[in-house]
Amino acid sequence: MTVTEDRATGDTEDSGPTAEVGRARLRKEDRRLITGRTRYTDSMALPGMHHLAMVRSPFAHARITGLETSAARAADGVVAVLTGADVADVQGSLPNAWPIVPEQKAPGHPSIAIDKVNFAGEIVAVVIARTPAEARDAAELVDVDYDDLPPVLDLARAAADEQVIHDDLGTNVSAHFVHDSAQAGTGEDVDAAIEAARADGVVIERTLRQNRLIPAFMEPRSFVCDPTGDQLVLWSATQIPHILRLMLALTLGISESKLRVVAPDVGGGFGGKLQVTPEEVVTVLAAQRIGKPVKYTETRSESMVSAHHGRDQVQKLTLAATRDGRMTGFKVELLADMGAYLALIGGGVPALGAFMFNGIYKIPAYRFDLTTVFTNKTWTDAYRGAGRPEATFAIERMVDELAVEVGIEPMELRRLNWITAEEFPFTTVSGLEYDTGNYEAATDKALEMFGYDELRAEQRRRREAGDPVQLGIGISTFTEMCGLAPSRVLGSLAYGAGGWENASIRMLPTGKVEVVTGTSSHGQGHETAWSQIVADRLGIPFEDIEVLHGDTQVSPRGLDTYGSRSLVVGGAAVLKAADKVIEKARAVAAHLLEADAGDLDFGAGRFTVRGTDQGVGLTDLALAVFAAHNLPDDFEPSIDADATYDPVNFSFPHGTHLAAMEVDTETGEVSIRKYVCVDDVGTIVNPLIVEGQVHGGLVQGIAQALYEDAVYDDQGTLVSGSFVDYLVPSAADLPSFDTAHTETPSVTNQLGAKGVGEAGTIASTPAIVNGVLDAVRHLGVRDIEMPLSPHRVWQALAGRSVGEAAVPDAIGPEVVASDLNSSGNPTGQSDRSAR
Ligand code: MCN
Repeated sequence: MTVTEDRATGDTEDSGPTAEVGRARLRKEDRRLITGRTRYTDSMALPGMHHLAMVRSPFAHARITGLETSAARAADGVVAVLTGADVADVQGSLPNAWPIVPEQKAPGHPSIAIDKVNFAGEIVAVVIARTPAEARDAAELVDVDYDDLPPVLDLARAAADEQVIHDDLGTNVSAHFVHDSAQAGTGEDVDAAIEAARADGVVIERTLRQNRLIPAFMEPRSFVCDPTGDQLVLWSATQIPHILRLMLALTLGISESKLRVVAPDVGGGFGGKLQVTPEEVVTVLAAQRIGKPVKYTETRSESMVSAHHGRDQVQKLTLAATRDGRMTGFKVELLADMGAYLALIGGGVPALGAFMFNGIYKIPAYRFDLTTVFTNKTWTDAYRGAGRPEATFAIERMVDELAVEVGIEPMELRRLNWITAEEFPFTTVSGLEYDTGNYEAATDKALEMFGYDELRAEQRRRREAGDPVQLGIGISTFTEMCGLAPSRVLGSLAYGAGGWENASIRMLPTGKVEVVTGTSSHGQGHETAWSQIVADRLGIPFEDIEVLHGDTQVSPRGLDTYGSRSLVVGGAAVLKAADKVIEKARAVAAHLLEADAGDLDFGAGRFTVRGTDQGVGLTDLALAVFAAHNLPDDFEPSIDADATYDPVNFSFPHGTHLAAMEVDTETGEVSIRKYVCVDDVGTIVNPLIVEGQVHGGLVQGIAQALYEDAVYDDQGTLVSGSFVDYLVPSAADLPSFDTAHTETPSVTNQLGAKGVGEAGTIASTPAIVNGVLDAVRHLGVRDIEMPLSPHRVWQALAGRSVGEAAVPDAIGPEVVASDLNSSGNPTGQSDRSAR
């Protein structure tokens, strides 16, 4: 791959129309974003627009016994106050689109609570006023009486149904989902494998915790609804305008054709804006109620408690192996916290892990057993990686534990067990077919860049010398399934939609091109990447291509952006539409050149009659078709094409991440000395975008390992509900990353590409934790619960029981009340240390 970009200007050495794919183009969208010349939802101002303020419950679990709104209604500027009772007949129930098992339980979820609240932050009333300040002031005047109930916070206790949150469900367990390789016919019996290993092999058992994370996107959620036209228009800082329109139509009983959803530029989402939120419903209801446009923009504090959270699992893991280190079985038992309600794809997120816990390894027997549970906390749903980081963390941690147990160097142990390059395509024990991969190549490159042997030698020296700052090397060799997804597979998993994507391309009379995509970029640079794909295929200059998206009026068909699907599904649809454009134009070219269409070659934007120098360019054809003076009979005068692409398989990026971690054994402070990653995302469309995606992804994965944790007190109040307590790392906390790529093209899409949007997040968390443990394991530390704050590391080193050892058996019917505190941490461990 050659990067020919002048990074300062975005100009390229060769402005010819070819070889755009692979070029490190600066992003088209950046100029307007960086110079502030864009419109985010909160910048919208419509005539007569009113503003909303939410009254939210301070209690995690309480009955509403009184709600007095008269003072608020009488306040300056207030035009209405809505309570749950006021909208009970119209607000419907927020949707869950993924029943992972037919008997999955989902409680009714009113956008405005009616008689009971189930998490701190739930909306109990909404004030509509002329200005945001008047709305906020009046919200203070709403008087709510609560009869508080004991909050259900501990996952194990919740699963044991000691106290049930939703009376109508009769249990806190939402679903029990099992994926067993023996039953599925993709592997052997896992219990037999474990039994055999107990008799003559090794069995590693661990209980690990996935900390609860808050997506913390830069732009808070914001919504504007205009009910004054023929259509109801909702501007939303969402990553799913199409899904949102469908779901709102279903929830509120509005015809889709009467509802337009616009996602203007959106400042990040990370899965956190893959939701149909109470705030969106409330904004629509408020606008309809007063017949005027209304706006709601959340504060950061509101965002932290009410936008969905991610992760939050207890993982009970049993890995069986032979004494010489070959894995023979892996049993995964999960408790996953859904929070108070079932979010849009809440149950499906941990279930996605079912296919990924086996990682890159050939494991003959496997069982995945998931229990999803309600607690009185903020609901959980997709957060960057969604199900795959949890799985990757588990398997990569366990592989390291196995390496210690059998005394094999951890990278060697991986080589012993992974799928080799010759073995692709490979059907895994969980039933996926990995199309292509080359773990050896990525690993060899990473080891060399890292200076693995030298660092191991240094580690030995420092260990022998008793250096107070110990060095550890963390490895994560990962793959993931992204590019969601083949519609048939989604159907078999009972997901509520397909996985196709739509694109259309219009040749304009001047030879410029409009590309309409159903993906909804919110930081990923689709306008640039899609332009590169079309420029290459059609031979039209990059600058002459305009990409339109994020408005259901402009782009009526689409399934939006999540699951690192946009390039491999949406980009593939763009490519398909471009090919249709070429075929349509070919008929006109043949007519004008008086040649047989089969005798025309197309390249660099031009049709030529094979064996001659006669030809015509696509740009000239566009004008000729517009003029329509001389077209083939029955030719409709346009060179437009619409294409829908449904992938035939997921996409399986992979890579090797290596972290050199330094741990101060006196203070518990951890620092990353070096981070090397070699990712294989197949063909790369834009190396600069990919670099940015890897960097951003790494930061979020490292943040889970070292910094971020949504901590609740024993009353169910989120105590890390601001950026003072919820430690989103800054650039100063992180080293420079050494990144590189191998390119093993996917064979399941024409681009040869694999997704990259989540790869860094998925891979980096276990690399960091493995590195820290590698530094201190010889001092007697078996595990440290994430995030690895200096306090926790110091406690582990001081011999105080932390992490795995302190987590009781929290899985299965024999669930017992535990000594975990309300945040799911071992008692006394919930306090956070400063960085
Ligand atoms: N790309 C490429 N070559 C490849 C793979 C990808 O050039 N082989 C480019 C694509 O053209 C696209 C970008 O990389 O411009 C990301 O592509 P893809 O992997 O298809 O991911 P999506 O565009 O579908 O983005 C979703 C993904 C997810 S799931 C989360 S979460 C996430 C992420 O992207 N959230 C983000 N990256 C984010 N980046 C920003 N700035 N903000 C977020 O909220």
